[in-house]
Amino acid sequence: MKLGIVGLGRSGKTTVFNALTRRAGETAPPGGNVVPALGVVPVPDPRVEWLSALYKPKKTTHAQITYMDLQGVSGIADNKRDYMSLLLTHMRPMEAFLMVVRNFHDAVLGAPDPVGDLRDLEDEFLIADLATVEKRLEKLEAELKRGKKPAGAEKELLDECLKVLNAENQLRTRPELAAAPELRGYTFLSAKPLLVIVNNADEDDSLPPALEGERAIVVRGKLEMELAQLTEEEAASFMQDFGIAESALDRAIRGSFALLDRISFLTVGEDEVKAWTIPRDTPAMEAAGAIHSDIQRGFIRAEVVAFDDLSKAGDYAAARKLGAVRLEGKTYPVKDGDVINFRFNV
Ligand SMILES: Nc1nc2c(ncn2[C@@H]2O[C@H](COP(=O)(O)OP(=O)(O)O)[C@@H](O)[C@H]2O)c(=O)[nH]1
Ligand SMILES: [Mg+2]
Repeated sequence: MKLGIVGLGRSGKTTVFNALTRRAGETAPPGGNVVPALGVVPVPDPRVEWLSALYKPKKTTHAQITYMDLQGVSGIADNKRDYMSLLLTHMRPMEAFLMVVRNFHDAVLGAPDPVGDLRDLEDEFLIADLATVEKRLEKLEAELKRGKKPAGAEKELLDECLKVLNAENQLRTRPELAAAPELRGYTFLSAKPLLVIVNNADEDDSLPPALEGERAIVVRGKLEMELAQLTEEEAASFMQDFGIAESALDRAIRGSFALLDRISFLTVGEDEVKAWTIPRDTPAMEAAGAIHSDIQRGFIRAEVVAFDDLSKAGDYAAARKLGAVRLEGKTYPVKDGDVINFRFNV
């Protein structure tokens, strides 16, 4: 799962990236080489911790998210359009976006305007997508004139996209359109799932009222980055001093995970307890393929127990006695939190 961190210059993208990836962070100097920095982050999951305490495996593996931050580029360069187009070009292959908006006073840029910045960024998405749609439509229309038969519904779908974009709506507001197979190749920016990260000043942890109803999370980026660099004991007293109950980053990470409608199933054993990431409603046989193609090919049955049933029972044997362990076939849609033991034969 790859998420790109987007936002205007000096909104705190690199700060948030550093906090997420727990890097001790000097932000890259402006004007240097443009480098896409990647950071792999484990998704906090109390179920994994619980299973790990039960099985005491050699290895414990959480689900993971890869974040990308474009570094070494100054967002307050003279030409904002160039900056945005460079940023978005690098971000195009990402599956979803975290959009950082500044909600703290900046020495250079002055007072924050998180809502204005969010709308600005959405406009950039619209403009980029409009350009893509118009270019493709021109080409299709030229082909039509030359007598080429239209292939499938692509043109109608693009016309529909044009309408949505011209009405200043993001394509993600029309999920069925954004997901049409004929449009898959276009990687529309405004179609990607988006989580807004409102980057607040240290002393403020409230969401601006105008952003209520958006898919948004408040993070105090600078504070969180400092927190991420401390030892566990230091962090605990720091959190107490600032009245932080839970790291906002954990919420941001879980929010990123939820954004893509993925779920986790779990495998357990003495060697490893592991959370696997799959799309919601994946059939058991395909889920097996996430582990190994042999397990998918030789699939016999999935032995499944819901994590909640297992944790209530106390351990696997007890869950079995209570009849909570089920045998499921190839087409069983795997649920979030299923603990699965695949039976297979190769
Ligand atoms: N007060 C405050 N300053 C921040 C916060 N987040 C970032 N900054 C500062 O804002 C400046 C720009 O941050 P940076 O992460 O480099 O922004 P980017 O251009 O979006 O990557 C730096 O000087 C940061 O220390 C925050 O939450 N609070
Ligand atoms: Mg940066």
